Amino acid sequence: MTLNPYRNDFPILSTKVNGKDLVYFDNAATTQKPASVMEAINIYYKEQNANPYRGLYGLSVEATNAYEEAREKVAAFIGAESPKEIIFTRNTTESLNLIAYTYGKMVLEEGDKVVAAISEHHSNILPWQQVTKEKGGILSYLYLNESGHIKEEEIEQKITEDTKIVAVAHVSNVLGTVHPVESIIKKAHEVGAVVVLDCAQSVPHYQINVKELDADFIVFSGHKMLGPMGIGVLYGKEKLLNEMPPFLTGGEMIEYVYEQEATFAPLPNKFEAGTPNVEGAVGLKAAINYIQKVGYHNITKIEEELTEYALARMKEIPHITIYGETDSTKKRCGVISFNVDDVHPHDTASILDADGIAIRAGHHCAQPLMKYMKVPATCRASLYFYNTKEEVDVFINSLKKVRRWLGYGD
Ligand code: C6P
Repeated sequence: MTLNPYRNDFPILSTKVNGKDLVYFDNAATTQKPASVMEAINIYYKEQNANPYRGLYGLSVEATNAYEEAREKVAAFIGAESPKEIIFTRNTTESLNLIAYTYGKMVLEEGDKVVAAISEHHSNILPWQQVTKEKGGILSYLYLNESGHIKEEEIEQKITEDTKIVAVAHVSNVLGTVHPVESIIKKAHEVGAVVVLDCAQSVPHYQINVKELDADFIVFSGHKMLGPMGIGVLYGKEKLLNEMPPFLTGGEMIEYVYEQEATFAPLPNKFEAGTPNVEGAVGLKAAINYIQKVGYHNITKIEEELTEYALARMKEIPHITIYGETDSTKKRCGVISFNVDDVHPHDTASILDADGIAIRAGHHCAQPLMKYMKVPATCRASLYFYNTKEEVDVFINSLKKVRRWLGYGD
């Protein structure tokens, strides 16, 4: 077996599924959690739990501190100017809705353009559909070339003077393509547009620095980066967040409430109505600590080797179509979409499941991309640094069986 020093930190990786060792290749959907994240949540509930901000007693102050320390951790992790620029949400989806329904509604006027990529996750399409419809705006798309990349010409042609918002994913959840966000942000800023960067699939793999990228908003989910479900991040430049109206209203996001009016709390509380997810924030902080302990250089190195190996071995099998970039060295990560010829992706996923292998099959919440690629659905194997080449071998051996199981001679 390859010596992977991280596997033992993830208790679930040693469980069995259908009598077989679990091979977890659905990391783009959610990652597994290291014991340290579970332990941090456990300690929070054992020693610090109370409703933060509201109580004047010691325990409530401890809960507030735990929550705010997590915010400081996230701010430092992505290089934000101040913790005030970090809003905790439930997930990437809520962060994107928040931006669309506050900033989007505030700035969009009739005829204004929002530009997204055709490969966006539905969470980065539907809020913009809703808001552009309401405001008479236009939702326009950057299309990908054959190998899943957005070319410079496309950026030049689509991001034009009438563009007010550019909302793109850093990494595609279907093809694993790393999009040229530096060029997209540069062009967007040249025409005076604001950039919303969906980093749900990039933060788990790459160090993100908001100052270097200069994106105006950045969003991601805790659960895709070793943290718990139910906690998400919205980073926004302080000036923009200050200009935006609140999204949800209610407890703790106010300054003063009158019978018919209210004034709102300063950042970040203005955007965090109701009792917050302290457990989630504490878990996210522990997840960041873990990622930092491993180091992005190690994460990337392992993933690059695994992706190269998986792609090479998949290419050896006849009757497999890999979508998007098939050269592991070219701006892609270890999210691999594929189909076995003549086999429905759900059948492939079920056959693999019998061997203990978890992959995703379907449209991956990216139906416009499926339509653009002219496929109803794909299988998707998504790798993370705790996976091994031996697991890739198990996956390949199972894939080789798929057509035979379904009665094909080869
Ligand atoms: N993609 C996948 O299997 P939430 O569900 O809010 O945490 O994340 C939404 C989301 C937004 N953008 C991108 C690029 C994503 O990949 C996702 C989630 C998962 O591909 C679940 S559908």
